[in-house]
Parts: sequence; C-alpha cells; structure tokens
Amino acid sequence: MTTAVPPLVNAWNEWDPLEEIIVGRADGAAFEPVEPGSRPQLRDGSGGPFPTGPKPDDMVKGANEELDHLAEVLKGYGVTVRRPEAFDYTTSVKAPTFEVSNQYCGVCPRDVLITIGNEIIEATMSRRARFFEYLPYRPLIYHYWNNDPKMVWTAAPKPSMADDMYRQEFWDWPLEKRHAEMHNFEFCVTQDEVVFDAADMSRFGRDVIVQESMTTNRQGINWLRRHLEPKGLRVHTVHFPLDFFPSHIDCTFVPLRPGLILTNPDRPLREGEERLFLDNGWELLDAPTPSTDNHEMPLYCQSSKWLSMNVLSIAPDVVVCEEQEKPMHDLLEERGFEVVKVPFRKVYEYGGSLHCATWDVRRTGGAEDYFPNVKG
Ligand code: ABU
Repeated sequence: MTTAVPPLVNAWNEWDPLEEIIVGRADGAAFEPVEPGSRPQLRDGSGGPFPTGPKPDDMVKGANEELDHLAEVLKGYGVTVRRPEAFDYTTSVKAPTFEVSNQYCGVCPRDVLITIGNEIIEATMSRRARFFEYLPYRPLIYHYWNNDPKMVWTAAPKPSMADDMYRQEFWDWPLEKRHAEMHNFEFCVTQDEVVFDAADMSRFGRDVIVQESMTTNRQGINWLRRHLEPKGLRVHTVHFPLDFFPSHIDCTFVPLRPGLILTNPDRPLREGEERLFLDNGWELLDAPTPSTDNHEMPLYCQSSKWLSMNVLSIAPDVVVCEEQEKPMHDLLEERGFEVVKVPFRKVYEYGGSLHCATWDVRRTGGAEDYFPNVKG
C-alpha cells in the first residue's frame, strides 16, 4: 500500500487559508545603489545624496523586530513560518555583463519567488543589485525539492543586465514626457530580454494577472505565458497608465477573496481591461486614502504611500494590515474581514510592506476557475 505524501508546495491564489509562508529578514542589508534600473532618492525632496553601504545596525534591528513579530503572529494562526538564510548584501558584484557596487536585502521574498500550484518560480529580477537575491532562499527551495516529490522548481532565464538592457534616459524624462508616453508602457527596462520580478504577478486560481511595469517587460510576460499556458493556466496582462513608475502589482491591484479586488484610486486600469473582472462577477473596490502621505513616508523608503494596500491575506476573511493604516482597517472591517494589525513601518524602507515581505508556499485549495466568462 502506498501512502500519499501531502504536498509541501501548493498555492493557487492570494487568499486561501494559509499553511506555510516565508518571512524576509533584514540582516546584512545595504542601501540600494544607483544603477540603470533604479535611482533611489531621499524622501524629503532635498535631492541630497542617497546613502550608500550597509544599513545602520539600529535600522536593521528595528526592521527585524517587526519581521520577527509578524512571524510570531502568523504562527499564532497555525501557520508554519520559515526564514531565508542570513546573507551579506553589502558586497559588490562583478559579472561578465555588469557590475554593481553592492546588493540590497532579503526583506522582500515576494519580488523574487512565486508559488503557482506545485511550482516555485525564481524570477529573472530586473535590477543588478538583486540579481543574486535568490541565493538566501535556495536552502528553503532545496527543502521543498527534497521533501515534496511533486514540487516543480523553475529558475527563469537570467538576463544580462548589461547597459543595453536599460533605457537610462527614462529617469530624466520630465513629467510632460511621461504623460505623453503613458500609453506606450516603456520604462527603464527595454523589450529585448526576458525580464520580470515575481511581485508583478497576482494569482487567481487558473488565471494569473501580470502588470507591465519598470520591473516586468513584455518579453517577461511572453515567457510567463509560454511557460504557464501549456499547464492549463491563463495569463492576462494588465496596465495602469497613470502609474508613471510602476513596480510590483501589490500596491495597485490586490485580490482579497473570490469576487473582491482592492484597487488603487490613483492608478485605474487601462480602459477596457476592467471588463475581464466585471464580466466575471468581480467587484473593484477602491482603497481609502492612506494614513500617511507620500512626503511623510520614511526618509529612505522608495515605495509609495500605497504600501497601505500591501496587505497579506491569511484566509478569505482574515487580512494582516499595518497597524497605523486605520482607514484600511475600517474598510476591511466594514466588509466583514477580521483585520490583524501589526507594526511594520520600519520595514517600509526595505521595499515593501506585509505582502512584499512574505512568500506564501502553501495554502489549502486548488486551481479554481474564477473567470468562467473569459473570451477567446
Ligand atoms: N514594492 C512595492 C512598491 C509599489 C509602490 O510603491 O506602489
């Protein structure tokens, strides 16, 4: 008699009951360097030089306390929590096709890895400082590979990250030019190589939504389509033309449970793209104004005030939110969610909030079809 081994890797959407998750860690983090894919700027508008080198110990300690606290809260809900290895991101990289003065951090696994069903995909990444960010997660990936015989492991093609992969003048375009170009969806990465960050995807069972952005180009989406569609999935590209610096979909378009997507009122979908959702019975619910305005975000944070939307669903009716985001708590509670509130502001300067700083590996549930009226 053979005994079926329960899967360790299984996640088809963003909301089914959570069983296992990876929470990032801030150890060894460095300030993100200036490079063709990124021009970090101080949040005070001073135009002063962005710091370089290791993040100060107190900033690492503060972020780690919040990440550790999140891990404990999730364990309290019965979730298995694992963490990446400590890693020294302060070292430079000299590859045959690019160099970068230092790397970044291991706080945001969401950008690097995605679970789709029984498969873990390592993204190509889009920035030089993040090229090797998969390494601290490899011991975890080997754990799943060694212990789940049905787990499939895919590393997407590695891009060159050479100078000609980037459109460096993008950073100097005046606002009028960005406005004029907003429907072309051309950003700092050109269209020749396959480029994507995992956080530009959102999972809806048989359907995967991908945002065209600064961190995911059309070739990246083509690769995902050719990879996923033979497995019976459907890949849909979405665009948010008023987001002039789009990077990762999880502060813009956030499914909370079947039939309900949190949307960003500053970043509406390209006209016509809402039909896919409305024709399949999904409600698009605008997020409330965040509790913190853009200019009040932490000095070194490169993300928008819409980190308020970067929530983590641990069940279709339970959502983890940053503790100061009261307007978001109120909206979700009005809609019948239990809102778990955790402090996370010290993590913001590491590129994200609760969704970014986690990577769900196992949720209950399967490949449901939430879009029965897809045309074509
Ligand atoms: N890493 C997510 C940041 C997205 C945003 O700033 O809107």
